[in-house]
Amino acid sequence: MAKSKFEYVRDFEADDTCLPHCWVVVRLDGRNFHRFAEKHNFAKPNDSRALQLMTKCAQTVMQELEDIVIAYGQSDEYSFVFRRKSNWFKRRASKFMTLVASQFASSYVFYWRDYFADQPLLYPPGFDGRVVLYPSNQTLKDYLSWRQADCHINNLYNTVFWALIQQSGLTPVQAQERLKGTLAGDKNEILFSQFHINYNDEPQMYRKGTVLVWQKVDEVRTQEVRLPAEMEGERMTVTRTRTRPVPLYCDLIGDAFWKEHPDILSGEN
Ligand code: DGT
Ligand code: MG
Ligand code: MG
Ligand code: MG
Ligand code: MG
Repeated sequence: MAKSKFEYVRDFEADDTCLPHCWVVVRLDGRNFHRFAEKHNFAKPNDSRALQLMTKCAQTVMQELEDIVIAYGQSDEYSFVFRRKSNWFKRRASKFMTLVASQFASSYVFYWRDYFADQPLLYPPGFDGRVVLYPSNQTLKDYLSWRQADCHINNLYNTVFWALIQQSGLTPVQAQERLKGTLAGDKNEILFSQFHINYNDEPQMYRKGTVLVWQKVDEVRTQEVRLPAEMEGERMTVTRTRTRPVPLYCDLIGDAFWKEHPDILSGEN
């Protein structure tokens, strides 16, 4: 087919191919979720509805898109790891990033009511995205460890901060003052002695964030029987084994997780 004289403008498109064999990570983060959480009355410091909605969106991303082997989420962010040898959209970074972000954002709106039955969605949320390449298994593991350590540090701080406000009646400024210069041990101690909270008993989802991995699950459903004719109209339960993104609330920093799930990092990916 003859090309138009305008064809040359295609050459203005920048090449953004991700380096071969690297892990491609797309991280999304809610835009101005400080305000979004306030406006939608999120529980402080953790709103389990909001976290579960984030995970539902991430599961949708994993199922709708190609080649994601693991995802990790906490607070208003989710990271998606594409297999090293993925050749999806010829490894174009902009394709990875925009498809993850748009699928996630539309899912957030689509599934909102399933998690926030009594809280209308007041305005359309947005998510920023970035692509980062990790050249080795170790750097990828360290990336995920970094996000999980961030989850831990923020959650410990927020748990004490809000206990001081909600249970001791401090103002946010006073709570901030009280926590200035404290180490993790000091925060654990305040929680225990002042609020009888053992931090380790707080829900794993809050302390560790959410890891999504592919696992075989048996799905049971009832369905109309088609044959034989005499049984027509009867319903029976059918069990199918499917591979689904399943949430785990576990440690990613130590070796145990990677030993239990060797397939995630294996060369075949
Ligand atoms: P950004 O990302 O620069 O556009 O701005 P933000 O406001 O999204 O800041 P970011 O991402 O550093 O921090 C996440 C905010 O989301 C933080 O202010 C607290 C809020 N948030 C996330 N999860 C929850 C939750 O479960 N409950 C409440 N109350 N707030 C949450
Ligand atoms: Mg931010
Ligand atoms: Mg944010
Ligand atoms: Mg964030
Ligand atoms: Mg198109």
